[in-house]
Amino acid sequence: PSGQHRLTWDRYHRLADINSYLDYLKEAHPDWVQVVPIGKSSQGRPIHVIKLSRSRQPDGVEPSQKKAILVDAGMHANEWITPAALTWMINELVENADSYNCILDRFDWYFVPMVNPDGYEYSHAVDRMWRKTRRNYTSTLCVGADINRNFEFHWRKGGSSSNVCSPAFAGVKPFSEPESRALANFMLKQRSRIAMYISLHSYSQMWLLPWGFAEARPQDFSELYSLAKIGARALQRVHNTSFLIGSVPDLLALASGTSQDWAKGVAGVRYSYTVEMRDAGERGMILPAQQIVPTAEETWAGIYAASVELAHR
Ligand code: ING
Ligand code: ZN
Repeated sequence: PSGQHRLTWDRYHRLADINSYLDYLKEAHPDWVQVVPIGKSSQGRPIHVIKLSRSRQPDGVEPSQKKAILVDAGMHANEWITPAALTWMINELVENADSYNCILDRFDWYFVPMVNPDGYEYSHAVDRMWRKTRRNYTSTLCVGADINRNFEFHWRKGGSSSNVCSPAFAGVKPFSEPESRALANFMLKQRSRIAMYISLHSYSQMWLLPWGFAEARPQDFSELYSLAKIGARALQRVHNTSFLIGSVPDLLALASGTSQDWAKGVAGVRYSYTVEMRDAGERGMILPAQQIVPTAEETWAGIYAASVELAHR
């Protein structure tokens, strides 16, 4: 029904409830919230971006010149906390917009709360630990590729697999998966307007920096690091959650073909991060639903602090 939705943040919901929230959003705030399809999954489910673009301009920033911030979630099907927490953050920002004038005047905000809808539904219906897409390959019984190994930047260089049956399968070629292609096409359309990109994953409690494909660091690593530190410190303060900051190989292991590397290396996004949300391994992927709200609160505090700092850089 119009003006209603079925999403709550006290349990993990199926895709239909998340989509009912997107419908509610555009109906409740037609003047400044848009929900736009950016592509379709291999099983034909739409992938949506929520665009928040507010044109009030007290300090004279022309809407057309506004920089943008992009946050995505649900790239890996089994990381249920990420879409749950991101929809909470969208709700926080939209329903309390008056408290966020600073970051709404300076930036357009783009959110993709479910990059991998096929995998997400499969993880609910069949296999809780499913990670990849659900694309079929004729040559094998194994299904799907890891979207975060499928981007066309140092593709399959290290920390990714050419074995279709592996959970880190990089795909048959770069952008073989419609999900990674949809996200990439959307970023390219913004023509370097995206100042910060944050890809939400779980778990490990880490604020991760490029590169993932090699030990080498981008030449502006110290700027990326100082912004990450502001974000991670603000995050830690909310519920006293410990967080590590560092490059992907420093804290985890090499990984190539990731969205974070592609955003920085190809799409012109300067501040490109992956945030690994709760927990540190106690429950891992099976994070109790009572932790959705605190996880969302702290992550939002981190993203908010980083965006405020970015507004002044
Ligand atoms: N972790 C990430 C993964 O894709 C990562 C780690 C992040 C690697 C960014 C490279 C770049 O494997 C999870 N939890 O998915
Ligand atoms: Zn992940």
